[in-house]
Amino acid sequence: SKMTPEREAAYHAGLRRSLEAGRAVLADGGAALDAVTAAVMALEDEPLFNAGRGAVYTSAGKQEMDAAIMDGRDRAAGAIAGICGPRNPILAARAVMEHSGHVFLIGDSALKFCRERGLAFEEASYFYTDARWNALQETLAMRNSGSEDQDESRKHGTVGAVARDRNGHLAAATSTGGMTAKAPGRVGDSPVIGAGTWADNATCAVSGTGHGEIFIRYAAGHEIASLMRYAGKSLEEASRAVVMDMLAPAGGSGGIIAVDHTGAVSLPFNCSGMYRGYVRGDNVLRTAIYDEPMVEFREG
Ligand code: SD4
Repeated sequence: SKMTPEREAAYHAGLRRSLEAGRAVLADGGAALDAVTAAVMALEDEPLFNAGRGAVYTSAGKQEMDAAIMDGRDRAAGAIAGICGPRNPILAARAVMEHSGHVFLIGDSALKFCRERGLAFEEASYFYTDARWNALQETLAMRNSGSEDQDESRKHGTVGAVARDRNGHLAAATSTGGMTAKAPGRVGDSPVIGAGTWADNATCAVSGTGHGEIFIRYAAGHEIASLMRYAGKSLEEASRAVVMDMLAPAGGSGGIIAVDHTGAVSLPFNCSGMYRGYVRGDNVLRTAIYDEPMVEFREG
């Protein structure tokens, strides 16, 4: 799965659609929570990204999706893990937050809850893509021959969004299929509050992508917020300290996107690339792709 120019353009277009979905909510005076929901839904709907449609496969050839959302106003949070069925896993996480009285639901009972809430469901064929299926076969073949899979595209592709609205409220959302050929039942960092997803108006909102086990062990999202809160670091200092100085040496390849209570943005990664972008209220849309310098677009 080499990155062809066509594929790169498609990633770029998907990212822009997501940014536009989030921007439209905020420009309308909407809440950060609704903006991150819309931005992540747009990426789940794209077959290219490893979330919703196009999620990766477990070693048993199933898709098991994880997602979480957090509201920085009161640290309300919702998460689901190990599900396949709801068209938009992020809506399942949000339903858990708003309607279950709990924070985290998993597996078949989570699906039952989603059905009762009336969420849209899809068949397995909707979520299927040749690219992810072939990636599974390649990873399994490599595993059988005892060689290590060096292709990061088979481990990455998680989607996330963070936002600050005009009232200063923060929110974060993350959705993923996890890692190609993961063990059945394995849950990564994305739905773990404080690891792959975190939001608190007092500090920042964070969404992570990368080697989930390490992100969980270092409580990546909460660690960034704590460095701001208790060590007086800026968002950029705190997020780089965690991504570059803690996660990377521990084997935690990946990155995070974050916004703080002042509106500062930080998007560091320690792997070969991470599609990421941001929109500001000043109508300037900036996106960055891979290791390229920031590409800037001016919108209408
Ligand atoms: C996980 N962090 O399940 C996710 C994987 C990932 O892009 O980020 N993929 O560990």
